[in-house]
Amino acid sequence: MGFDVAQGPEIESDWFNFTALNTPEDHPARSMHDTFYVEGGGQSVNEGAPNLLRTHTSPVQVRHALQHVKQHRALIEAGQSMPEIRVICPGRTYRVDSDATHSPMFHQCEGLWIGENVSFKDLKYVFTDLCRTFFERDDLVLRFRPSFFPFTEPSAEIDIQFQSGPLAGRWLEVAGSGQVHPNVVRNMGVDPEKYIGFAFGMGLDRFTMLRYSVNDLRLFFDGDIRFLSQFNDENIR
Ligand code: 2NL
Repeated sequence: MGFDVAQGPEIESDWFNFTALNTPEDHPARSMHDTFYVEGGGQSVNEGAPNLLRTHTSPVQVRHALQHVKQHRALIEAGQSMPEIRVICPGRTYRVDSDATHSPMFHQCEGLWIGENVSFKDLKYVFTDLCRTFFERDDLVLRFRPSFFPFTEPSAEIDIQFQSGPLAGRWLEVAGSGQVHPNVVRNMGVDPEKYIGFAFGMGLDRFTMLRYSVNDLRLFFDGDIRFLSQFNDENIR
């Protein structure tokens, strides 16, 4: 589908992780109960805020978008169209949370597509195709349910419906998504009056648990070779 794959730092500044994503100063995600703060940062460029372990891979998309705009500055300044931003950002993320279904380190994959005429139907097509490919099922049914995130407006949570087994018919939430908020588009150095698009974020560990019927998230991180070797290429159906 023409997406670049981008990586970025796991230690982030407050601006890239929160402010650029339209997160209010008093948002609970910024609290020390939810975010790991580390030494460093706190300089004037960071408005005095300490560095942190990124809580999502969205800052990688912001960095990628800013690079993209820089790369195409001549075109943009000449009043011509900027090539579309299409990027996928997988990687480690961190939140203060630990039990059978939450690990303080987990993996996320976010996607971003910005252009002159990118709409919710493109989001629905891209995400549905991604899920049908990943789960190898053409009959997979998705539901986009209205929700709220500070970085998107409107926003939707994405549920998958089990087609068979004991949970048949039940819905499971697998991702968040929405049309990128104009403030976030502006923070990427892009004119929100001219460009529009969508983003989504999914928990890779949860997706993998579903795909391979793994019932405890912690198995991925325990390092037990008997568990891990099942995922060698030749052992995967
Ligand atoms: C969730 C929520 C979401 C995004 C992630 C995003 C990224 C940029 C701009 C705007 Cl750079 N949005 N990402 C958008 C909506 C939801 O994830 O619950 N993830 C597991």
